[in-house]
Amino acid sequence: MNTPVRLGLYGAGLVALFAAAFGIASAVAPDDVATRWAESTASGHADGHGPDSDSDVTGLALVDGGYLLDTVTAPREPDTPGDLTFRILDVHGSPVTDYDVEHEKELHLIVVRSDGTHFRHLHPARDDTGTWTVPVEWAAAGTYRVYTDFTPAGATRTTLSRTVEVAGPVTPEAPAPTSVSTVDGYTVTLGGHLSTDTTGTLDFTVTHDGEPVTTLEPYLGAFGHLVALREGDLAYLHSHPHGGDVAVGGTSGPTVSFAVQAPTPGRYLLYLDFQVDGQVHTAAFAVDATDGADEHPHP
Ligand SMILES: [Cu+2]
Repeated sequence: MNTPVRLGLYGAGLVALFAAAFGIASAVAPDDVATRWAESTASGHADGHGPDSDSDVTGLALVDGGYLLDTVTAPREPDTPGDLTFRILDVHGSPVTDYDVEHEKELHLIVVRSDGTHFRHLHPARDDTGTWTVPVEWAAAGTYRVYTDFTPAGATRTTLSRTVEVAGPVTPEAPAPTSVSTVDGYTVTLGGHLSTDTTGTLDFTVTHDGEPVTTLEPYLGAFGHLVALREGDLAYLHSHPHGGDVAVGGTSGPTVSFAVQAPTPGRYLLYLDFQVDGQVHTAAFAVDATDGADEHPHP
């Protein structure tokens, strides 16, 4: 039996995470990062680059900010229907039952295999005891990363993750860079580019049978929802759609744009959820982020 590909959560990745989260744009010496990390941790999000900023990266740990993602239970073999369940515990070990709504939901659950395939964006149901449940059935074996993206009432937005092992032979895939993705008869073309420098814009244009789709419907309060993961450690980047609030009943298209800044150069996996005729579709991309310092050298 093949061994599932395992995620590496190395110190360097965590350093990169915090460097990104606290706005260190260019490469800095490890000692410097460590110092800034300590300062940033002590001050929380006080420097203003908090969860509401255009781009930050998180999701590499099962505990953050006093909140803990408790054990995740799920089917352990492919093709076996079951429930994925978990709780979020607070600093006292009590299940969290009071959440703020973000993007129309108390909690967003992202599940992806460690090679970037088998992506899902789910919305589990919570009971009064704080247990979240959603039915799942794995289509393939492997190591899956489960992200919970939520905001405890009155606290800051938090993304925690754990891995789930699904037994069986694994054939990892390596998503190649692509700017065109097809899903359910739709073709989505990615424009713009990803850089570490300034917040760049990614533009997704949706067509169907060669015709622009101008009937994109609001989904989670916007005309599209984008998840960006960093290949290598599967760090989770928050991104935000351009444009203001979506009018109820309004439609848009064919292009939706997002502000995303890559914390580091390298490859990123992008998953765009969009809704047409009441159906949500997910288009997947892989893109390479460039180093902004190389593009705009400072004198
Ligand atoms: Cu969601």
